[in-house]
Amino acid sequence: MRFASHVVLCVVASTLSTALPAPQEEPSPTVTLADGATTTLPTAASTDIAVAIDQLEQLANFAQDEVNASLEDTTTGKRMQKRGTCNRKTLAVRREWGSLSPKERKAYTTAVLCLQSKQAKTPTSLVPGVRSRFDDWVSTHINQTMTIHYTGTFLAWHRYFTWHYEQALRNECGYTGYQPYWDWAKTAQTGLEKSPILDGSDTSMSGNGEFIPDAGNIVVGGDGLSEISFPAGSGGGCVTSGPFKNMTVNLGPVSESVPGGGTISNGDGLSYNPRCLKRDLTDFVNQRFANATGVVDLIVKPQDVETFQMTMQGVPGTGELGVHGGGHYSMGGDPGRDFFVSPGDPLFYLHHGAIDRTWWIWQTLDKKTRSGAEGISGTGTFLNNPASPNTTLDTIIDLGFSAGPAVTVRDLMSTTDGPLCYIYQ
Ligand SMILES: [Cu+2]
Repeated sequence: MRFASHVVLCVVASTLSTALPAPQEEPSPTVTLADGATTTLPTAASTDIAVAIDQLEQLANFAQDEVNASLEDTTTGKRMQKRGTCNRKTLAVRREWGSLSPKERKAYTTAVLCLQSKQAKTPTSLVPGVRSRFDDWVSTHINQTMTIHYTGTFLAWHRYFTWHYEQALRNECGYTGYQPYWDWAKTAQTGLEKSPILDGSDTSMSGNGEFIPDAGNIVVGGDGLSEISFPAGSGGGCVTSGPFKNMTVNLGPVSESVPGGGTISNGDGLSYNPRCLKRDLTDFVNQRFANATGVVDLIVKPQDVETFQMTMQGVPGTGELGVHGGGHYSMGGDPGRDFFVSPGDPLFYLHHGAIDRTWWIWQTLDKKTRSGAEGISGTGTFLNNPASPNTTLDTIIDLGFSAGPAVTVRDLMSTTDGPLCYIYQ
């Protein structure tokens, strides 16, 4: 495990470049929508953040229209290739946190606290540190970290992981809404602590950790690879307000990046290690790696899934964390800065809602290609080390004790054409 965490850290290592490359403004192509109307979509992100936010909304609207039209009705014969039973009546709509009413936000965090109060399904003989149903997800992620990041399964695995978490909130804790997501582009503009997600109010996901002054830089990488170094955030200590102020993190750390450089671990992270939830909100990372321009570029530039998923996770050696690392490191803290244990911060699921939404929009731009076999690239091991077979539509995704049943990647390539049935607003 020590070796494994070392590999994880090396991969995101490289030099921090100071500016985004200036994208060229290209003429927008005209796209025919499923209902026959036409629209023009951006082909490159604007460096003007306000314009890029509009572009992102335009792309999301396009995806919504496309999926809605494909679910319209069966009488036209337009959707004969559809596999699942998802229809407009059963369709769930996942929304951005800030668009939920205060009551809806509270219902979500209450359900998360409920999950944290329920008994774990994972036997303590296998994972001694699990103390709650919430921990089932954390331990599954710790156990599978090296086979679900920089692999062919990354996107599909996290889609299923987040979906089952949402299902558990609904089916085991009486939540009637759907999984909300974190719009990184919005918080990059407002600042994390001013956003409704992280303002520390009763209707937030709790806020920052207590401020720890003079914390050194966070350094990701090293050991022969160039490093990404960025300043610690505006917190660092225990979360002091909001719904999760009394929350206990039970598992980990495995590979937690700490101020001043380096990482700390508690062995394999599976033993019982109760401690407070820490956050270190870092606007710099949010603004540098997950602003609107970056998100739009991620959606419109990559033409194949290999480029898309590598850009999203940060191509090793380029100095980029991608929006995936950007979200994780902008929440910071413990377990936020730990690749293995990160689902131990409830904010993880809003972040991965956003990851999944980005994939969903990208897939919808060329649905046929990007939801089939051509929409998969990679193997079952971290950067194919050690070498393993290619991920295919038949590859099994198994979430262990979190939730069953095991499914194939085929079932997860669409959020509406298989067993899943949701879109994003
Ligand atoms: Cu993960």
